[in-house]
Amino acid sequence: MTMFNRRHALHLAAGLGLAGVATARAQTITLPFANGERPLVQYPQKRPLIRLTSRPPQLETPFSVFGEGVITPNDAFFVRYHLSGNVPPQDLDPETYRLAVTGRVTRPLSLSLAEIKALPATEVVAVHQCSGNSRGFSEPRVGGGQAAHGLMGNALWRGVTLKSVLERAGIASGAVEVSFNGLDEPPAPDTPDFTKSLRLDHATDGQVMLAWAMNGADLPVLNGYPLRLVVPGYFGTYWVKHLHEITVLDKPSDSFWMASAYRVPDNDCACVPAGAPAGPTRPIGKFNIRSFITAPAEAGRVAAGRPVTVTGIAFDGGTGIAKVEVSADGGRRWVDARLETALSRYSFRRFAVEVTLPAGVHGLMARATSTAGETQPMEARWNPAGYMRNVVETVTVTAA
Ligand SMILES: Nc1nc2c(c(=O)[nH]1)N[C@H]1C(S)=C(S)[C@@H](COP(=O)(O)O)O[C@H]1N2
Ligand SMILES: [Mo]
Repeated sequence: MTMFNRRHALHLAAGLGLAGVATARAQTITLPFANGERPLVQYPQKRPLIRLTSRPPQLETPFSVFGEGVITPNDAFFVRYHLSGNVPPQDLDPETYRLAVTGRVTRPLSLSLAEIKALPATEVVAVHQCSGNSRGFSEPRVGGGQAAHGLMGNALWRGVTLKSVLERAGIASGAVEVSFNGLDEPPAPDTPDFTKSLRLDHATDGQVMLAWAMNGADLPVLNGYPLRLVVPGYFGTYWVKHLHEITVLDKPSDSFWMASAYRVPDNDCACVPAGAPAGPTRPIGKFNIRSFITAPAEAGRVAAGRPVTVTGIAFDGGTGIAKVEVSADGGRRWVDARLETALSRYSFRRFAVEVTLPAGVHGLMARATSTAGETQPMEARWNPAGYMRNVVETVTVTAA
């Protein structure tokens, strides 16, 4: 990295310490649920995004971005943080940055960014999605960030496999889990630090990555510069940003963020009757299957009696999309959409199909099915944290 770029990165990090950066024009967007009005705010390296909170910065991608292309541009990618201490961390100097690999290893490592980048690189296109994506639609409403569908994105990630780094460190006997910590810290010692862990077999499966680049550029500061975990097919909570410590554990992590938070009802649907307590839980894991119509847009107008192209995106936890069906009559009849070539089994997969609508108001729906036979429910499932929404969504349009 050149000196200019390095200063630039540091400067950006420093600028983000402000409670928010004023936009030239105060714009707002209204998400389609109660109390859905949000400001559109521009942060460094980002275009104006939907601001959920300013301390820490939490930004949602406007849904229209998903219709622009199968890859989500870095400047439109959502931002999620938990801790309001040093977020994002101020000290992200790529020259002094070190990644520590410690715990149940035979050779503890301290790697510079240059050393990490010199290891054999690997790439994957993968969807990144927060567990609470679409939480604002939960009925009854639940606590937590009231997001629409913009806490997701699809990017080309470049880095090294976690497996190769763990092999260099050498896994010692008794290892069962691998824990990850980022440079962000809690505001006060009574808030638990954000650490996450993966079972050893998952951590060494060759899919989990330490990524330094996204869509051919350095990670944006707010998305984890200079290094983040990428866990294809798994919810974003595991994708630890500003990663600086990997610890191999000989017992399951007791981190608050594993043991108490980011857990779902321990049953097949990860759901309970609306309003009921969660009951026994397990850590959240793989994405369930989802699909979204990106055009026509919600509340859009289309020509009556003429073919209209319905397009959208679908993804699942990594088995791959086998089929997307579209209904133009609220779910009575379905037609198969064409699927675009898959960029990878973890990527958004685009679909398209022509429908002809008589004059009137219509509910357009998409329903994806994976190669493993998983499909989307017609009725929304519910859990107290508002995680894992994957109901068949409806886009209402008027044909005239
Ligand atoms: N260091 C750090 N990493 C983190 C988090 C965090 O608060 N701190 N939040 C996690 C959660 S819950 C999500 S959804 C993703 C968000 O990643 P993004 O901000 O790049 O979109 O980061 C994950 N990694
Ligand atoms: Mo998340």
